[in-house]
Amino acid sequence: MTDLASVKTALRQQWIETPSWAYGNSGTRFKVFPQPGVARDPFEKIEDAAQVHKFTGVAPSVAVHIPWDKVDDYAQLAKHAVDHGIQIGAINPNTFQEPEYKLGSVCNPDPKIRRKATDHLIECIDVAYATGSGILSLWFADGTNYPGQDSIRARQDRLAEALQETYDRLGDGVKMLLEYKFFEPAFYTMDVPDWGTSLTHCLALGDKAQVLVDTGHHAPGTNIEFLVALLVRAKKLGGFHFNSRFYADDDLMVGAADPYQLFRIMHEIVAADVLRPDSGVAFMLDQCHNIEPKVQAEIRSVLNVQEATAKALLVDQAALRAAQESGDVLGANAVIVDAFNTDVRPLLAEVREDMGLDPDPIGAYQRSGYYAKVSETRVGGQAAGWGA
Ligand code: LRH
Ligand code: MN
Repeated sequence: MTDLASVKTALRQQWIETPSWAYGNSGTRFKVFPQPGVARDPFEKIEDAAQVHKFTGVAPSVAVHIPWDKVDDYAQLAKHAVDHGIQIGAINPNTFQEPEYKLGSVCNPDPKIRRKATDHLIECIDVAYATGSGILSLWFADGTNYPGQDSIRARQDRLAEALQETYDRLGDGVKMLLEYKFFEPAFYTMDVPDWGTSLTHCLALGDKAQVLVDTGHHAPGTNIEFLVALLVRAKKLGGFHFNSRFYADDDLMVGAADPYQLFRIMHEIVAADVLRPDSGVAFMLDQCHNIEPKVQAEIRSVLNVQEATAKALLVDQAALRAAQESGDVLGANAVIVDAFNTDVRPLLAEVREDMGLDPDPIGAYQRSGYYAKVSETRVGGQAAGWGA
């Protein structure tokens, strides 16, 4: 039987990082629908992220994206986060919005453009040190749209060269995560399309390079928990970008589309004992709230991860192993399904009370009047967004 005290301890210590860009306006190519009270600058995004931590107790850091969150004084930005009870998390360079990046950034045929992109990655290492962040989180939109457009091999050589130069500049305080995505914005090849490509580059670079798994970046039907188990075993799982999707990279609230998949992923994390914040796996959200209120949606998302985690922590590992080793297929599956079908909301309410929090974070947030307040006070200026 699972010991409830250690389950509660693990839940109290959970660390789920929210993304600054979730607090800005976002949408699709069809429309970006502005919302009232949206953050207008990185400081207001941090204040929104702090609300998520205030009511959940398990979201003590916010990832930033450069230049969306570019400021003159990054130490001041980091202090603003600390003053609001959180800290700056992963630093995400942006090599997909400059006009020069049409044919790619670090994989571009033009060495001048590759130079520009690599300089930006290195600039973001400085941002990491200036903000006390330990993670440089890389995603490249690089790819091609038509067979023959460019040499697949040559682009991999260019990518490896840029990653090596950046890796050599990391220093001891920062590690590199390499995110993959099987399509979009390129539609024939993406230069880092899957976990295998990311892993190949990370193995070539060294221990400070690990794979980032964005749950929206796989071909339909991909067994994500399998590759998670494999990457953890290889000590190459650096972290997650949690979200959910019904079709493509929909960036919907994690657990909204397929809570059983999220549970199966967290089961592999718990079984491998890498849930702890010091395990080296970064649990980050990467979502866009195109039509729903953003801060409340991030709170709901953190709760969804907490619920999947609590269910995974309640898996009777001893019973599961016994059934697995005795070939009891249905018995083993039942142990997993029983945990998934457990209503963990009362347990999480107790954990929140133990943490001195309201057992109902969403209700408490709504009663706080924060949304009404910022909808009133955040008038004028330009709401933040992707600026695409
Ligand atoms: C690409 C991605 C990547 C980001 C962006 C915000 O689809 O997942 O992580 O930089 O979204
Ligand atoms: Mn992502």
